Amino acid sequence: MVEELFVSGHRACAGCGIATSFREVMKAVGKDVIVVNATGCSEIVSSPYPQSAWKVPYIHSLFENVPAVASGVSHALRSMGNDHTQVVCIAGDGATYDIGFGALSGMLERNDDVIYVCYDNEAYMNTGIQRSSATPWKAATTTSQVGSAVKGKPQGKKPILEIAAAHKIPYAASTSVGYPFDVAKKLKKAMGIKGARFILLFASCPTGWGLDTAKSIQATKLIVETGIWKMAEYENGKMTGVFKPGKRKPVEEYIKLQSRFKHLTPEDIAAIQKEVDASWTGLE
Ligand SMILES: Cc1ncc(C[n+]2csc(CCOP(=O)(O)OP(=O)(O)O)c2C)c(N)n1
Ligand code: SF4
Ligand SMILES: [Mg+2]
Repeated sequence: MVEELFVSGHRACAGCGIATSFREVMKAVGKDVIVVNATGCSEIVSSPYPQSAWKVPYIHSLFENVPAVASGVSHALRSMGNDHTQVVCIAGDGATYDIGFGALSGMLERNDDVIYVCYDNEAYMNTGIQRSSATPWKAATTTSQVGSAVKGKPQGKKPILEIAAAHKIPYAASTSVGYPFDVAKKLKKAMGIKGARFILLFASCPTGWGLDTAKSIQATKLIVETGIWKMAEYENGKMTGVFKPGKRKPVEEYIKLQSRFKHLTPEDIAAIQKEVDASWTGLE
């Protein structure tokens, strides 16, 4: 049996995708790691002294500098002659897409020997569900509200996987909590590569999305089955694989599960469907 390295006793909400995904990630990377975690729900629910859900060395740093801290730890290990301990940097979408973006780009550009895992729950959840550049078009958050003039977030989602891959790092991949074997496969593949590796992990947040906790994992499967979220791989800047979900389900099946989308009109849903269909051109 594989040892659990992220254990129970944390304070995540019922059905939180983060807690499930960290168990998957840590089982895949194993014990010889140092985790560097950005500020966000992941850190708040798992690390307050004197309790910790982590059974590996763990550092919490700031929102904006966590990739730089991870790079420093990695360089320190290598210069001490340790070429085996893996530095794993874990950060939310707010930390990755927005606030730590400059430090992340530096880490990728220098090809520092770090596995960076961004768990994407599509908003700044820990501080009360504010929109980030990972929040999808029209989603309601506390800073992209639904009113008479504006209905949800007017902008779409930043293509962070493609941006990370464009640094021509050895490996960049996306996956989803609902596909534990895919999560494990990609983390294990990343472990076999040196240099900067970027994993984008879709993680559900029932509290922030207005999603039934019992449907948390279902949502992380449906986003792949509808084709909204691609589980893709890039090596040295080129796409080398994408999971094909077969006959894609209508996007509405995913959208209707969550109250953050309850104001969407049939025209909005048709527009999302059209964009998703177009995004698969040449891939299926
Ligand atoms: C520079 C800075 N700005 C804002 C905050 C307040 N803050 C702490 S956690 C958080 C939200 C984190 O969002 P994300 O990275 O998406 O992680 P999540 O909470 O969704 O897990 C914010 C805004 C901070 N700690 N530091
Ligand atoms: S607010 Fe969302 S991300 Fe944060 S602990 Fe709760 S379910 Fe998890
Ligand atoms: Mg977030």
